[in-house]
Amino acid sequence: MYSKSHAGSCLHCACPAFVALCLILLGAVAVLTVLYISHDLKLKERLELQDQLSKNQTEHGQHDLSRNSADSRRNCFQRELSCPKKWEYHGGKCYFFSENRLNWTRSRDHCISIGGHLAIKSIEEQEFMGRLVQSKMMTDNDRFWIGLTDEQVETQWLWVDNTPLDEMIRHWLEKEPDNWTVILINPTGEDCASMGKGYPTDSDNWHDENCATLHKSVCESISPNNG
Ligand SMILES: [Ca+2]
Ligand SMILES: [Ca+2]
Repeated sequence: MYSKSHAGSCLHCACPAFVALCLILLGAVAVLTVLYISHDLKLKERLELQDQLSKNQTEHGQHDLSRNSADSRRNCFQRELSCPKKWEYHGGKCYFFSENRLNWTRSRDHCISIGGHLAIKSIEEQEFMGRLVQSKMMTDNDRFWIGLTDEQVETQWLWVDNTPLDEMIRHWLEKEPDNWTVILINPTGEDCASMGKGYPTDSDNWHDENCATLHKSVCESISPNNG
């Protein structure tokens, strides 16, 4: 009797506690559900934003690519219009890097025969010609004749158009010009200027050399479309 009554009392006490526990669990489930839905929505928004950004970047990249391609085609077209075939256009002039290895005098004459003259360098041309000479050099000893000589009066350097060398645009390699003289080989010294590799890597250095040396050369002319 005592036992049955005690059990009924315990059952009676446990019922509200059980209900409370259920309510707490339901509340927890509800909170977790809301948090999950909220997180899911934010994740979806973030993914949509990333998709949109990615799409915009792709469209932007394609636009840049298309514009660069158009610029490149236009530059090539202008270059083709501005210079004869195999000549390089730069700053209103055309340059031809001749692979023929000739002495300075024959190089000068060859440039004239193809409508130009041996290159006369200005400050603006220095970087451009240095870069191109570097790209054309097959060996470290490859050099290119330019239109500069002191053949008439020693140490008075003149361009092929008879203008004197401007002190501001001298690019002699260190210790050049040295007018290096060897009896029986070049008894008159070195009177012609070449452009080529210095030490350790520069390719826009000038050297005075024996004019009889065989070198490649750089010819120059005004672009036919300039002005
Ligand atoms: Ca000399
Ligand atoms: Ca020299």
